[in-house]
Amino acid sequence: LTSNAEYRATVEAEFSQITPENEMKWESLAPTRDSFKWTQADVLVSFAEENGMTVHGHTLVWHSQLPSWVTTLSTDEVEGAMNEHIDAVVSRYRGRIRSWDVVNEALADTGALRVSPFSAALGEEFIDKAFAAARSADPDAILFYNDYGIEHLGPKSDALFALVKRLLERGVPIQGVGFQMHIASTGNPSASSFRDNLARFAALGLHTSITEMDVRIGKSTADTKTALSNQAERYYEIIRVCRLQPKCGTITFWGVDDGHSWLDLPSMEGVFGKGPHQGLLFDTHFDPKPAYDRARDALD
Ligand code: 9MR
Repeated sequence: LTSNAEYRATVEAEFSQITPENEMKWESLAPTRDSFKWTQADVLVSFAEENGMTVHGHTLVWHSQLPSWVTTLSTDEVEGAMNEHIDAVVSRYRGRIRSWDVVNEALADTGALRVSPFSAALGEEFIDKAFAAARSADPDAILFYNDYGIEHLGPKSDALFALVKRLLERGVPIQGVGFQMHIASTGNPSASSFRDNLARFAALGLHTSITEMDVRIGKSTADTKTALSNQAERYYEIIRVCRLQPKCGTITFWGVDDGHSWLDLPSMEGVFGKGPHQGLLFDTHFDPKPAYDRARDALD
């Protein structure tokens, strides 16, 4: 954003909300205890304000990308550290960040509560406490739970649905569920399963956003042109579901152009195979792809 003029120009021209991919994670903001590094996050929020964009904050409590000092806390220190972190970060940007991913990926792929310093110390109630801390630091921010693999009806989304119902029954101030949507041109979720799943969360009164969308063309055997056309249709069918769901108000893509995507990080090759995965709306020259046109069509 700060060093690539084409990237910045594309963001300014095409988007109305931005999300920090890494700049607001705990390890980025507080690599050492008792000292914060705000610069990159501040730059992003100022950029949004200068361009009349809103900001979706990502993320306050997550098992990954934690500074080492957090992972070595004793069990009885975790709650205090978590509350202090949330209070410091949310207070700093109070009134300037529209919505927050308060808790990220608290469920394992099975749907069980994921093992983390937070669940180890506090059990499921770390979620209650995290949302309460965020709410007291900013009474107006929209507070989200965010996860992957919860887009289709299945064991993980069932487990999340049950969890969210428990949270609401306990008066936890959760207001939205973020469906990350790191998907491929084929496979889960089907459009109908995503639609039905969004509907049940929306029926609880929650916002249901798409928070990290990309669509891998993956190990497609099709030629590139066909693969990009299939990808474009996939963008259409998923975004159309959101468009038609009144509680689905925002869509975030996990990157802008195919030249800057986590999908092609060397560490991901073991998971997704060899790239380039070309998962985003703009190509490596920042030219709009077929996916861009179909994403726009879906918003009509
Ligand atoms: O895109 C992010 C990448 O640059 C980081 O290396 C990675 C570290 O875990 O996190 C990526 O973003 C993740 C997001 O914060 C949470 N959902 C999954 C995203 C992709 O891994």
